[in-house]
Amino acid sequence: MTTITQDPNWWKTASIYQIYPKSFCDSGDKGTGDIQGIISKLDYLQRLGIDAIWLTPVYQSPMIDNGYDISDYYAINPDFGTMADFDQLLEEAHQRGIRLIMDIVVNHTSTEHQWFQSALGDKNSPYRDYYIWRDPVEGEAPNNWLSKFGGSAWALDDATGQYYLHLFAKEQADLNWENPQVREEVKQVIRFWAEKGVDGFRLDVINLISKAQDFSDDHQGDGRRFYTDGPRVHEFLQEISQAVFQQYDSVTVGEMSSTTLEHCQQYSSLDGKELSMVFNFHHLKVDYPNGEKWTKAPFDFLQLKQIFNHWQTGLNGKGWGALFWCNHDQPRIVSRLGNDKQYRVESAKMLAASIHMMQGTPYIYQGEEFAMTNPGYTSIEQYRDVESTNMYDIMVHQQGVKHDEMMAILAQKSRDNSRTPMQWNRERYAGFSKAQPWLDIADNYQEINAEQAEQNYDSVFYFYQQLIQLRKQIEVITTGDYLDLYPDHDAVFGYQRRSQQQTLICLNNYYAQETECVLPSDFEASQASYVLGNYQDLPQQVSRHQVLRPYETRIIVLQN
Ligand code: TEU
Repeated sequence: MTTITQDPNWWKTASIYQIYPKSFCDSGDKGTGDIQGIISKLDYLQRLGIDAIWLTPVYQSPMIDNGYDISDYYAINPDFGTMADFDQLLEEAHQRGIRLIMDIVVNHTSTEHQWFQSALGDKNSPYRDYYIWRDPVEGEAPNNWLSKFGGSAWALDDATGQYYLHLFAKEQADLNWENPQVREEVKQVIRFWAEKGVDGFRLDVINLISKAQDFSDDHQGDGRRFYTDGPRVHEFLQEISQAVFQQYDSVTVGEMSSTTLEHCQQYSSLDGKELSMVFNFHHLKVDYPNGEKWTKAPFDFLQLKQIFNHWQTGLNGKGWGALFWCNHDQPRIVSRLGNDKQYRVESAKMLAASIHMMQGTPYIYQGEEFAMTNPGYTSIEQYRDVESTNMYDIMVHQQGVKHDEMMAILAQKSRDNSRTPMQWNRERYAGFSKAQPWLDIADNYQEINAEQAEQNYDSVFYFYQQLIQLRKQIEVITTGDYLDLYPDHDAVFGYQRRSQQQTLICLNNYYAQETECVLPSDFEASQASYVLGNYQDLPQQVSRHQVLRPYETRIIVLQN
C-alpha cells in the first residue's frame, strides 16, 4: 500500500478535485462512467496538479439519487466496478501523490438498505429504531415538514400505520442518530474505508443528523429550523471524530446545508475536535430571490461580496472553509455568474481566481478546469435528476406553472446542468463513452473539451494549474487575513490578503464592460508585481489606478 508522506496540514495548501463517477469516464460501452475510467484519467489529473480527489458515492445503490441513496456501505456498485477496481484506484492515485476522499452519506440510507428492509412493516425489527417513525396526526403525516425534493418529508408504512421521515427523496430514509447503535454502525463504516487507506471523508448534509425530538409543525418554514445544526449535532460529530477521524488522521469536509457562521466556527474549529473544514452554500444563493431556488433570477453582486466577507473574516483564525463554485448539485458557474459565450475563457478564469486567492481549500469540479457550460436542454425528457423531475411535476401539474417557464427555470437551476458527461475530446460522445451516454452531452463539446484545453497554453486548464501552484508558493494565500476593498463597487470584486510577510490583492471585474478602481493608499503599488492575470499584456509596473477590461482578473503581490 502506497501512502503519501504525512503532513497533517497538507489540506491547507491543497486543491481538491471532485469526481462524479457516473459522468466522468466510461472505460467500456455502457454509457455511464466507472472506476476504471477514472484510473485511465489519473495522469490527466496529475498534470492539472491537484492534491486529492473527492469521489462522490460509488457504493451499492439503486441510484434514485445517483448514489446518495446507499443500500450497502461496504460494497461497490457493480455499474462502477468491483472492490478490486476501487483498491486499484486508491493505489494508483497514491502512486501519483494524489489522495482520495470518500463521500459518506449517513444522514439517510436507501430504503433498499437491509436495515430499512427489515424495519419496514415490522415494529419489532431490531432495525426499526435505526430510522425515524411517528404515528399519524389526525390521519395525516406527523407534521408539515417538507422534503428538499418537494412534497411531504414523511412517507407512510402501510403495514404498521406509521410514517418514516425522509428529508430528501422518499427512497432516502433518515437515520435515527439518537440511537447509539446507529452511531456505532457509522463508525464501523468509516473505519472500514479508513483501514483501506483512504485519506479523508466528505460528509453529506452532516449538519442535518440531529433532529429536535418533538417534531413540531413549522409555522414559519419547511421544517429546516428544527433539524439544521440541530440540538446534538456537535456532540455527535465529536463522538465520531474522536472514535475514528482522529485515529486515522482523516481529513474531513462537512457539507452544511443552510448553516450559520457560528456553527461552522465550531464544526471546523482549529482544535480538530469535529471536522477539518466545511462547505457552506450561502454564496450560491445569490440568485435565489428570498431564498427561492425555483425561479429565474439574475445574481445579486453586492450580496455576493458581503457573503464572502462575512465568511472569510469570520472563519479566519477560528475555522476553515472549502472554496468552491461548482459541484454536482450546482449549475456551471461560467453559465451562472460568468459569460459562457463571448467571454467564456476570460470569465471562467476570473471566477476561478476570485475564490482561489481566498483562505480555505479550493475544490474544482470535473470540467470546471476547462470551463464546461450548462447544456441548455430544451426538452423535459432530457432531465434525469430526481429533484428536477419532481419539481417539474409539482410546479407544472400542481401549481400551474407554464411548461415553457419551467423549462427556462430548469435550464438555469437544474442539478443536471453540472452532471452532463465530461467532454474529453471532439470524438463521438465527446470521448466519454463508446455508447450513448446516460445524460445528453452539451452540444458545444467539439470546441470545449479537455484535449483542446491541454493543447492551448492560454486555456482555462493552464490557468487552474497556475492557481494550484500559487497556493503552494505564496504563503499569504493560506495564512493572510481578508479585507474587502470595494464592498459598494458595482462591478469590481477586489480584496486584500495580508500576512506578516506579504500582501496580496485580487481584483476581479464581474462584467463585460471596462471598469476602474484605485488600490488602497497604504499599498505600495510601485513595489508590487503582478503574479497572474487573464489578459496577456499586463504592464510591468503596478499602478494604483487600475483599469479592468471585460471579466479581467489581476493578482498582485507585495513583499512587506
Ligand atoms: O446535497 C444536499 C443539499 O441540500 C443540496 O445541495 C441539494 O442538492 C439541494 O438542496 C437541492 O436543491 C447533498 C448531495 O450533494 C446531493 O447530491 C444529494 O441529493 C443530497 O445531499 C441528499 O443526499
